Amino acid sequence: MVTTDLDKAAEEWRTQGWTVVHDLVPTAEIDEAVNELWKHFPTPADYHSGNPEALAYFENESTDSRYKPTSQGASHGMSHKGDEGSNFRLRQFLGHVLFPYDAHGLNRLQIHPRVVEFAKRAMGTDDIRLYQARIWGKYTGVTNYEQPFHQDRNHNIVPDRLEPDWWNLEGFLYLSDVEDGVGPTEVLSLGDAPPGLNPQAATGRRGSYLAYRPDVWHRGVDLTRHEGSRFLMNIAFKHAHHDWIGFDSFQQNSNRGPWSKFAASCTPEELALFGAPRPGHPYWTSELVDALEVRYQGIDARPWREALGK
Ligand SMILES: O=C(O)CCC(=O)C(=O)O
Repeated sequence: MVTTDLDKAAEEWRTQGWTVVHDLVPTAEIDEAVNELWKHFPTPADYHSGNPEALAYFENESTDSRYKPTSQGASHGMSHKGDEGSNFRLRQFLGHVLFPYDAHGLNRLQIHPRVVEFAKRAMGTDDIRLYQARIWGKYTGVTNYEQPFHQDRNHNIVPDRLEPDWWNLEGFLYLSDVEDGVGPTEVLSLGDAPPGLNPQAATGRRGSYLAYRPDVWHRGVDLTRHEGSRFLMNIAFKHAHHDWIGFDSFQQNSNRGPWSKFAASCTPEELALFGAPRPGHPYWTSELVDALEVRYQGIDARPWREALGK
């Protein structure tokens, strides 16, 4: 059952700086999409069996090339040695797979209507853009995942403006149950900053969404559970036209199969999340709507066509 009061959660995000929107996506829908995770990650059982193929699969399926391992330290369990304390380590960012995935159900989950609805309420506008879209898998033993408290400075090329109508919404949709022992993010409420700490662990069942403001101090913590794992989907939104905020770009993959199938399944409002001009926008001509139908076979282009010349 979906138990979340979206307005209450949105208010918490605005005033406390973060919230876990519990059960935002029904568990059954998460479980169905998670069946497709194993196209991109070894199952936890496979990873923890030490099977070299599963380990190599994990190391190499991280499609964000900035995080590819360079040399030694790649093997299972080795990397904890001499690895104490809160630090950013490159290996903490292994297991980032970029949208669109080779998995239609996961692609649809990236813009799940409940998550989008929550973001619109929290941000107080219907005109929002998805700007971060990736899945992230962690397994006990890959590295020490403990980070220092930080505010994310890598979503914005200028200082953050922190008022309604300006702020962006960062977040993680949990694809596995995120409990103590499997790395629930530690978060400080607004007004709390290191070193005066009162951190809370953002635990939540799969289907829950941790949303936080850019000015919230937070950090990753280590996975300590024997043969543990944690999977989540990064889903972050900004207001339309806020070009100074960004993270992932979608155009570079928009001529590939997964995107084409995904785009063909989208409504105009869903495509607008990626910046596509809505029906009625002066961009559209009759020829362009024809071309849209050719490019995305099966798309329902009627809204664009019906709005022509209005
Ligand atoms: O993985 C987490 O729990 C938090 C990660 C994080 O804050 C970061 O990498 O900037």
